[in-house]
Amino acid sequence: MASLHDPTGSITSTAATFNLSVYLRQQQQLVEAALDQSVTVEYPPTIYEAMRYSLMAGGKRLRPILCLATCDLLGGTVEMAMPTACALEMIHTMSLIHDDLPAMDNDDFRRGKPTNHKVYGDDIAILAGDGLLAYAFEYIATQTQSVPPERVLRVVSHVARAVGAAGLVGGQVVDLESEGKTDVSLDTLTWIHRHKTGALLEACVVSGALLAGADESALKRLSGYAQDIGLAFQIVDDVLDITATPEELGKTAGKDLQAQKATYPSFWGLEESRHQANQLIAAAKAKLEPFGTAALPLMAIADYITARTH
Ligand code: GRG
Repeated sequence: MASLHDPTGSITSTAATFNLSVYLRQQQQLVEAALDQSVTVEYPPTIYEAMRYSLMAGGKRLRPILCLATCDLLGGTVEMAMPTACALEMIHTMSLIHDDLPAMDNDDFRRGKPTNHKVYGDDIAILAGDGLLAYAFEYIATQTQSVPPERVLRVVSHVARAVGAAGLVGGQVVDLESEGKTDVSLDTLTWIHRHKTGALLEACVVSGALLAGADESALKRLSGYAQDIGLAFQIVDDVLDITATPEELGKTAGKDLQAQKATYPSFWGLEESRHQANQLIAAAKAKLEPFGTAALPLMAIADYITARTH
């Protein structure tokens, strides 16, 4: 496989000519092909089909792209990062499957399709999530090539921490406990999103950096970038829940308002929420300055987070 700098598209070294939509399309295609090969249907077919149903249902593939882009920034290759990139998308997908269950958010649509439990039933949907989670770690451990094992071990530890009670799971618990409460503070809301959404986005960037052999100072800087874009991502998600159509979102819109959930717009209103997201994106991009033009993809991805419509 090629390095991110030499596919035929227009990945160039100046901000004026860097074409984000071409870049994202190329990266999405690489990721789609790798994901398609990562989970194949074996016995018992039901579970593999359920895992593939949600994994191959589309989505922006932002998490694997962040992992690939960060590895590339530091001189790593697609081969080094792709198994981890796929594993991160498997973990993200399993979190969506579980989040959509009747016991959690109870959603009927995701990525423009009926949710996993609507097609396969709650029991198989829970197991499809479990299967994807376990396989993600197996996939990193068995498929990563040309990377020293100590780096792979650090990736596994970092991703596991981001996913468990110290990360996504913890964020989801506080989110569930906050439901129906009218006194959720801005600090609690931010804590929820830094864990529920931010931790995995941070792990995508940091794992790409770890695979490429980043030093501690680069890791710290990149982790800060990821935390800023993670929070901005969630602020934009809250805004889109109000402003976007169900077709744009690929899922039910207006759910937060309906559930009277604390959201950034409920604290700040729409305009100030957009402003805060833009501030975070500016802070994230400032952290990339020492990397020069090599960081153009990560800079453009940061801009995309506030510009996106779904
Ligand atoms: C992780 C072990 C484990 C269990 C799951 C359910 C749960 C615990 C956590 C919820 C995590 C969650 C669903 C967070 C929301 C993240 C988010 C903003 C999702 C939308 O991401 P996009 O817009 O979606 O990138 P696409 O479909 O484009 O990939």
